Amino acid sequence: MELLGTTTIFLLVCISCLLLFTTRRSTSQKQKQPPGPTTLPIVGNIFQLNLRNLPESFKKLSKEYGSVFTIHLGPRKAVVLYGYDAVKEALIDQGDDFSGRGNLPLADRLFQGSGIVTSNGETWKQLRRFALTTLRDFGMGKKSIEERIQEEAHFLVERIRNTRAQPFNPANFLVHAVSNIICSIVFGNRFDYEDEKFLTLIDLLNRDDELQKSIQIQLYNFFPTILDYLPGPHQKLIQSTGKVNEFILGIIAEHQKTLDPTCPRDFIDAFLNKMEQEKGNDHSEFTTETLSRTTADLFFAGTGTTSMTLRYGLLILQKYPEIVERMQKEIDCVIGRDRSPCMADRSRMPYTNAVTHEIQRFIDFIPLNVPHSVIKDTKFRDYFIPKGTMIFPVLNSVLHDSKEFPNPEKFDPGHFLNANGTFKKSDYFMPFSAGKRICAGEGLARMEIFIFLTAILQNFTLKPTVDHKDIDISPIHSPLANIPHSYEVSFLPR
Ligand code: HEM
Ligand SMILES: *[C@@H]1O[C@H](CO)[C@@H](O)[C@H](O)[C@H]1NC(C)=O
Ligand SMILES: CC(=O)N[C@H]1CO[C@H](CO)[C@@H](O)[C@@H]1O
Repeated sequence: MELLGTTTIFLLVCISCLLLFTTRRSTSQKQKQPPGPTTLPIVGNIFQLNLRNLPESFKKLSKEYGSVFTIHLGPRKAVVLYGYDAVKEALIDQGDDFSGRGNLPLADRLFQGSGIVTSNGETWKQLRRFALTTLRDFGMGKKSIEERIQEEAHFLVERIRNTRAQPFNPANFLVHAVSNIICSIVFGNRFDYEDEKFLTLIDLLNRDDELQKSIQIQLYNFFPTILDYLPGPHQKLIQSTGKVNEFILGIIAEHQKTLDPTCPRDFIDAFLNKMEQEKGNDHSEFTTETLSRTTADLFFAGTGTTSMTLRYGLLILQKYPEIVERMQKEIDCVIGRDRSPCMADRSRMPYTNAVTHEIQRFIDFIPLNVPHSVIKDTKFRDYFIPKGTMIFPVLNSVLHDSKEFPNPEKFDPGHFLNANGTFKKSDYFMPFSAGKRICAGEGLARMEIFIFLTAILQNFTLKPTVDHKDIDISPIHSPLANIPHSYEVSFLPR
């Protein structure tokens, strides 16, 4: 304990020296940087920010400092972009400048080596391009991604049917279904819901999910060096992420043994083929290490996000039985009861389409976005932003804009409907962010949300365990995400 105290003090001194050095340097540059609240040494603006609800703090600061402002998270400087115009100008009009990933110490610590989410430069470009093409179904097995989702929807519906209208918490069912889609794409097959190997993997992913809620993890991103020496949930997170990696390496090894280059079965095979093609290239970005990292990225980025959106969506729908009724009418009319929903149905289902958009808009799952950085010294509006500065393009400020979406805090599918009942597109629909870093799984996630929700409502009506008027659909704020209150629900067969 004594040792720990000394180390901490030593580190604090180092950090404050670093801070003095950086502030001196930036004032000497005489270029106008975005305004912001006054900053304390070491802790930055931490006392002006509500760590449990950063979006709310950013909203207040934007009222005072405008749509581009500077904050200090501990010793690190970040620029916040608040509102549609600022976010769009940065991520789209100046997309290249803002395409860097802000470096998050926790992520660096967890994911040593690079996948897509945390990498930059050539590694990021190549891995991202490869993942996007492969996820678009080129060169990956006989089954389309849509068919994989339909198949899984079928298993999910059957599993729900087996609950025989008893109330239960659907969280695990949704996590299993959603991670099975990634399994199917990456590993070539889905797993039985009882499969032990599968449940171990899910358990590891789930544990991370819980831990990410912890405030300590948020702190880790501000004060990594100090927390490295402290015990706590972030240490467990580091351990279980290591186990996920081992799991994936095992599956890669199996694939290498059974690979038929002429007939890639899945994402891993496609990647192994790419490695073979680039064999002569010493600088190739395609290695076993980047393969395992990229695979892990798809799990971490794709499972919690999509399953939580579905879980939250099913809670919201319980509160509005009249919305469910209207969706079911549309489902019966366009799809009927005799076949599974498919993506081609969506264009003929404006109401259901509007509801799925409104679910994503309303819950605003990743309110602050995943932090970006500028990849070079950048002029933005009248400001100068030095290379490497962390950037928060705040999605919450776009998704809850009150001009584009009147009453943004109210759940209202009308936000995405024209007066004549047709679907109304909005440029403000940015739950996946925008520009060069836009979510690489957007297409996949939207297919899953549409097909899973319609398949469920095609077959069941939701029966809440409390009066629907009493259902609380407000989010529990966590540092990274807006999470629904936990609930039980019965699925009554129709
Ligand atoms: C409802 C579900 C989802 C939401 C709300 C969501 C949201 C996001 C957001 C906000 C980002 C950060 C974008 C940025 O930096 O500007 C992101 C990045 C990413 N997402 Fe998703 N996502 C979802 C599902 C998925 C799925 C299913 C996959 C997997 C296939 C996935 C893979 C990724 C990857 C690989 C990145 C990193 C992209 C990059 O850095 O270039 N996401 N996502
Ligand atoms: C419905 O209204 C929108 C805009 O209000 C318009 O663009 C669209 O053409 C209309 N569609 C039909 C079928 O009337
Ligand atoms: C996804 C799924 O299993 N949907 C089923 C819902 O029920 C109808 C029959 O009522 C089936 O045809 C669908 O396949």
